[in-house]
Order: sequence, then C-alpha cells, then structure tokens
Amino acid sequence: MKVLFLNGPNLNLLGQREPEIYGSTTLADIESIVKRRGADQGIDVEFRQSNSEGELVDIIQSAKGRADVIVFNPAGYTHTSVALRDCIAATGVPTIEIHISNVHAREGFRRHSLLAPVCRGQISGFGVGSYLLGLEAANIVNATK
Ligand code: CA2
Repeated sequence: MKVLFLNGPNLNLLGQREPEIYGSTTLADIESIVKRRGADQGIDVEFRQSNSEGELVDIIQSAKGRADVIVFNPAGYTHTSVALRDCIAATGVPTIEIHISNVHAREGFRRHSLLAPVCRGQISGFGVGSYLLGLEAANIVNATK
C-alpha cells in the first residue's frame, strides 16, 4: 500500500510558532515518525507540503493511480476550498482529513469543513498522533476499498 500524506499552508511552520496550539514537533519530525511506523507495517509513505492551493490540486490529481489513500491535513483550506473539495471528489482517491488541533473546540469558522463530506472520515485533536491515527485509518480504508 502507498499512502500520500499531504499538508497544506503554513504547516511548514510547525514547531516554530504557536506551540501551545500545534506543539513543538516540526513537520520533518512528523514525517520521520510516520515513515518509521509505515516501514514497520510495510507501507510506503510519501510526505508532501504546499502553501499553494493550485499545487495541492495538482498533487491530488497526480495521486490517482499512484497512491492508494491520501491522508490530508488541508490546514486553512479546510474551511474555504471548493477547488480542493471538487478535486478530491473528481479524482476518487480515498482521502482522510486530519487535524493536529481539535477544530471543534476552537473558533466557530474552524468547525466547518468544506472537505469532510468528500472524505472517508475526519481525525482531529490528537496532536502528532492525528498523523499516526491517519495511518491506521488508511489501513482500514485500504482493506475495505
Ligand atoms: O489543527 C490543524 O491541523 C489545522 O489544520 C491547522 C491549520 C488551521 O487553519 C486548521 O483550522 C486546523 C493551521 C496550520 C498553520 O500551522 C501553523 C503552524 C505553526 C505556526 C502557525 C501556524
């Protein structure tokens, strides 16, 4: 199984700003933790990050036929992006939405995801653990495809 972990805008800043919300682990740290766990399970993990909505669309489109599952932290685009929603629906690669923070315990605008209806499920609020839970969810989704 191949799993694409895709990260949206500003997640390249993880570990450098707002550690009280997002923790002190960097995205590079998360990548190595998830890749190690994936390797233990024989899962090929690819990690990508982009600050650009269009580039995220391009990456999702090119995942078709290349990745079995996408684990996606769309960051701020969660709450705004019709383009990413259309792309996930159109390409049909099963996608799991993840968040580091509990988006339902924060500002009202974060409670609404434009992407959740076209994703297989949502994981939110477990810090770096949301990425490891995303890997578990990818296993379940792949087994029931
Ligand atoms: O909790 C999450 O994972 C979020 O996707 C993070 C997004 C936020 O807009 C979502 O509502 C929830 C923000 C990502 C920005 O990451 C930063 C990291 C360090 C410092 C500042 C921002």
